[in-house]
Amino acid sequence: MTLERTFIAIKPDGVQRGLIGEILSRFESKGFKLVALKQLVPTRELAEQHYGVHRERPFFKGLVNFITSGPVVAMVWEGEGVINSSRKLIGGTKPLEAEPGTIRGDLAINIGRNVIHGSDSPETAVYEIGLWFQKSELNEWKPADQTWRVED
Ligand code: IDP
Ligand code: MG
Repeated sequence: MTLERTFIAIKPDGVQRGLIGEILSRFESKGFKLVALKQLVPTRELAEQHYGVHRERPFFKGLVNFITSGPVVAMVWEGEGVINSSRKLIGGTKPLEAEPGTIRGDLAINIGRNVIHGSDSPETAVYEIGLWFQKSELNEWKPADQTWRVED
């Protein structure tokens, strides 16, 4: 497996509900490496680019209104298999159907308020990381306990 990076964002509902720490800890405890993090209120342009594939869907306008309604915590996490694994940690799109133990399964009830976003493929991850972050905002570093999580 190759080292991957994925884009994760805590949506405005997760921030407003005080779930930042809870959500960060799931990725941190799993063992993935945080390489970028910032809080911002996305512009409409950014939100529309981010959700561009959903442009024709009936929920698109509401989704853009929601995602631009307040601060979002944008992150990049790194590790082997981090893209697929993050989607598993996050759980299904519909929180009532998301498995217990997942972020959405444990912390949300509504599809329009499902607290977190995660890239769904390597191509999407590259696109989304480039959209939300400058290269200079991505930190290269080696966690002090790396050898206790990853074999050489
Ligand atoms: P994902 O976030 O699990 O990848 P997508 O199908 O890519 O799910 O949809 C992107 C986001 O659009 C969802 O997380 C959710 O916030 C919103 N969304 C998707 N379907 C609906 C819907 O039917 N009603 C309202 N919002 C929706
Ligand atoms: Mg998606």
